[in-house]
Amino acid sequence: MTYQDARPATGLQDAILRHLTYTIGKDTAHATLHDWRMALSYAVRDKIVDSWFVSTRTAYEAGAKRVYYLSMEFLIGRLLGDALVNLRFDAEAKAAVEGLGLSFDAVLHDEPDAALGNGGLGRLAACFLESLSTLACPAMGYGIRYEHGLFRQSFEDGRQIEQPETWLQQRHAWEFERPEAMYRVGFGGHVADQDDRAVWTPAEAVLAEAHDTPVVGWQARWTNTLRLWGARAGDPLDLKRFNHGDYVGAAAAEMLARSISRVLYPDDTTPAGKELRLKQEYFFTAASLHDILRRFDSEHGDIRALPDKVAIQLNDTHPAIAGPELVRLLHDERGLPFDEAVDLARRTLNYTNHTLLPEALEKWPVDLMRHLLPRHMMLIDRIDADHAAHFPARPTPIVADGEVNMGTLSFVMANRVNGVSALHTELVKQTVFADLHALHPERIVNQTNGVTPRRWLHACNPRLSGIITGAIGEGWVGDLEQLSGLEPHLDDAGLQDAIAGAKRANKVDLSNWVSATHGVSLDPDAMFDVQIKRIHEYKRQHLNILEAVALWQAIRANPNAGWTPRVKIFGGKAAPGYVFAKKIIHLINDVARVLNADPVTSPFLKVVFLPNYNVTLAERLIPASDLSEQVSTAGKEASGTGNMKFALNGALTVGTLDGANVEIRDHVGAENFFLFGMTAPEVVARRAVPDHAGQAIAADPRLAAALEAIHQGAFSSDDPNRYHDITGNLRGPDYFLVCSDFTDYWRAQRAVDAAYRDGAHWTRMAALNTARSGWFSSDRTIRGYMADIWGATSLRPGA
Ligand code: GL7
Repeated sequence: MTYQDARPATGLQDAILRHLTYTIGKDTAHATLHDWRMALSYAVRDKIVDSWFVSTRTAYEAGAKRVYYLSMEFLIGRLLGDALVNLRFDAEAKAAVEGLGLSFDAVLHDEPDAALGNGGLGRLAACFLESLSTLACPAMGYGIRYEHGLFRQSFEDGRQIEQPETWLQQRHAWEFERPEAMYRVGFGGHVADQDDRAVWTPAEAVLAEAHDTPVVGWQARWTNTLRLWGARAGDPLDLKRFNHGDYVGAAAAEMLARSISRVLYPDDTTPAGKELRLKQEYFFTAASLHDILRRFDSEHGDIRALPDKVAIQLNDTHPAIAGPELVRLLHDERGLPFDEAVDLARRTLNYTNHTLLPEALEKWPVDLMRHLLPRHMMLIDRIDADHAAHFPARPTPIVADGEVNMGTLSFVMANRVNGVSALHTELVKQTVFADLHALHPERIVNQTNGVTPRRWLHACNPRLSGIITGAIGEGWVGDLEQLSGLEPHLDDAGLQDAIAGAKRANKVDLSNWVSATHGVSLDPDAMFDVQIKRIHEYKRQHLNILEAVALWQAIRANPNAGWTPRVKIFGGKAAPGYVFAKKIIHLINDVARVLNADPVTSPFLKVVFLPNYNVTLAERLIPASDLSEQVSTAGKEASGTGNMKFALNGALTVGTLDGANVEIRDHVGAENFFLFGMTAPEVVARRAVPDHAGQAIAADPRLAAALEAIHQGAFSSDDPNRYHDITGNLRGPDYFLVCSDFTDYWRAQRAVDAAYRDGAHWTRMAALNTARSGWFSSDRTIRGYMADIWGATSLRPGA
């Protein structure tokens, strides 16, 4: 049976009305927008379930190898539009909803943006799930069902304010609760030796309860599952305490247990260093491994076949405890010899490294580990000793200086270790894992990131998508490399006009929305220059705003020099504890206030910081962007994925040779990319130059003047000293080399200005970015993982 055969005979409107009545319990006269959105979502979900059952059955029947993607984060965003597109149901749904007298847009926008992730790492996991389904690879994502996703950001006098995010205030339309899939996860306690076997008796235990969200692939070819664990107490209420009137105490165990899945840690680069964070990591990893082994047992007999039937991907070190946990399950609980348990675990597990930032490479204090996971700490010590014994040239130990290095643990316990762009993988080999790489030269492989073209072009940019389909047919949606077929058509003036027209219409839409929601009017003919990503010094939003200040000064000095009108748009959240990043946000908002009020310069330069950047805002901004800012200090951004989304949607990049920028430039052509700045080796050399910032400032009066204006309080007259920590940092250590790269950045930006003035040429460069971005599909990335890491196959021939 295929999905098409299973499609129910009733029309979509009937299905919506049926759910409104019988699932929601409302009649049409009293239904709110939310009720309608839920009714539509349930009707659409019904259709996914058909494909889901077929996929599940096919995978069982084939006895195929399964892939499990363990990730602390899945930044899935809204799901309704995505599901409709993949089911090829969007036009029908629009007609059905409008036929009921509702605005389709309003219904889609009623859905909360599920922000179960911080940034690129979490969004990558979501793109991967969609591609795994599109490619019919039997797979499952495992993570945590956070009650509160990434905080909601607003600004008060330019400062970031954080509020809890409440995506679960309304029911999550897409999930199915699975109370029958429930596991106990223990913490603490002691380990005893019984008949030569270690027996761990935890001091406390929580229950992990499964919640399943089906993830439908393109054309409903296949549907996999995202299984998110919620934490609950074994005993929800202490009845004795309750009956004694201690109502709070009676619920204490439940509160404590639930805290494990309460919040997503809002920091994308540093381990929170909190006991709760380690508990979260073990909680979801242990529950997932139990579940994986239960499924394996139900399908296969001999546990020795585990590596042939199961591939587990650890998304960064957050699930790194999977190594010792799997050894514990195989050795302690199933009685396999230790060496064999380690060997099986190692051949089953793989690890993706997503960053080289030292503060982001997780390390846990041995004392904490021993306290929370006493048996795991013993196993880690044994794995460490074992590894050292095999390699007399003592490699980096897993345990050193009272800490467990989770990166080293992950490497030692992995079959394959991968970086996320060509440059990053080389740096992984040369730096963090240099000695381990020397011992295991076959282990590190590269898999450059990708993005799903369904969400990031077809759905978010229907105008451009329609033009492409008109020119080359619609095969590109499922096979993005077909975009290269656009190139021969690019001399066609009609096509060029259509592409330029689509971009302009997207910019008009964005301008209308910004004006309606934020009261700022933007000129759609100005260049839309966009930097959207987490706020971090290495991403250098301060380089961008410094250039804005210098440009403002230059325009003021010579207003009639024929400036290219530009709007600089920023979006992104700073970790609540990252004081410097929050200062950068404040500075951008202060600069925006002054510049936008300047009657001389504002026709040429505006600055807007849109609050609460999330997946939905990215979907709005990227199709309307002309220029993509990818300006990180070379060697610091492991890959980037936003950079790919922009290029795919026909924005040109101004960027450094960092992360996947390098490969983007190779693909789109150096002449269609605005390169500036030092390379990764030059960055290392530059840091060794004494007073590098001072030298750069002395050599560039523009930079000196822009810094001085900020320092003197030109944008903070109420508090002239407000930015002294920023200016002091940039004039002093300037670790991220903002000053040293400024002059070349300025040069590149003026080249951007000149190019933008030649509209036809710009459109051609933009269209070439789209036509040559086919390689950046996450389908290509997942095919690479399937072939080089997992040994997994597609269950749809030809997929
Ligand atoms: C990241 C990298 O910083 C980013 O460059 C990369 O694109 C992404 C996905 O591989 O992973 N690493 C990381 O810790 N976060 C990222 O976004 C939060």
